[in-house]
Amino acid sequence: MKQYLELLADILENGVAKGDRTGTGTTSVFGRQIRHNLAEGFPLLTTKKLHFKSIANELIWFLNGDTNVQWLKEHGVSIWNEWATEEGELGPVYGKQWTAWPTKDGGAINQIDYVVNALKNNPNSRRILFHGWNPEYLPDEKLSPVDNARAGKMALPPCHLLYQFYVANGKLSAQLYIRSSDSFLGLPYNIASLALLTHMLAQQCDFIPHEIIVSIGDLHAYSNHMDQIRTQLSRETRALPRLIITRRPSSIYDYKFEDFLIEGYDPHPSIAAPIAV
Ligand code: THF
Repeated sequence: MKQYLELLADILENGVAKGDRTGTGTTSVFGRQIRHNLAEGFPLLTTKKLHFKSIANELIWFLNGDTNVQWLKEHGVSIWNEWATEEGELGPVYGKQWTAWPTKDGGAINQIDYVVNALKNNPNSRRILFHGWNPEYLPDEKLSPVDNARAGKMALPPCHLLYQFYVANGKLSAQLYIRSSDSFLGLPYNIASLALLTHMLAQQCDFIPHEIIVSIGDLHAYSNHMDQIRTQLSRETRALPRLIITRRPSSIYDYKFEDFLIEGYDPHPSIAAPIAV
């Protein structure tokens, strides 16, 4: 993933100092993109060790429509704890909007079902997408994440918003728009998660996984990640691992972490960094 390191270098070279919601301070650039052909390997960073278990279980949790961190905790994932209420609630975040977007008549729309059906029945469609940005449930910016979740609003507005899929010559590609991207902590997760979702949809709908494209709005480095970023930039990239899915679950909702095998992952050591809340 040389392109990832190029983006980090781009931020250091061209970034502008910007204040932010969390009060941490960032260096930021606007409008960047990473493209990766999945035939070249699974895009887990090799310049630091990533916790694939957190990435896979977070995606399974989204697809379950779950917005409570309890299930994540039970599966060893702590990345959402900071924003949850005492009961573990995050409000109507990703999983809710993906699988049960609320409608005016009290019903719900499953956007993931829509995508799977479109891929199977109308793969040429230019409308194969799902969206997480539901303005009715965006947080009140005067309240904290936890108070928003208590009030039935999203604890945080979605960072990764719009997922679009594209089929040509029997190959499935995916493009994700991220409005705000924490280059050191969140972005590596989002890249791997998009790749995993693309592999899963390809398996379910009988396509070959092809290209993933991540398009980013505000791409930033938090001021307390600068040493970590320089450490990472000093490291050489290594061969990418391979993803093997060991069975074919009966639907997109039936994958378990144990179904995924990451083969040949030989990263540099992990690099600890504080998360801005
Ligand atoms: N807020 C901020 N400031 N950055 C983000 O990346 C971010 N997210 C989600 C919501 N708000 C965010 C949460 N996603 C880690 C990774 C992803 C997160 C939150 C935290 C993290 O700390 N990763 C550690 C390992 C932790 C672990 O695996 O237990 C790492 O070193 O990668 C972006 O979507």
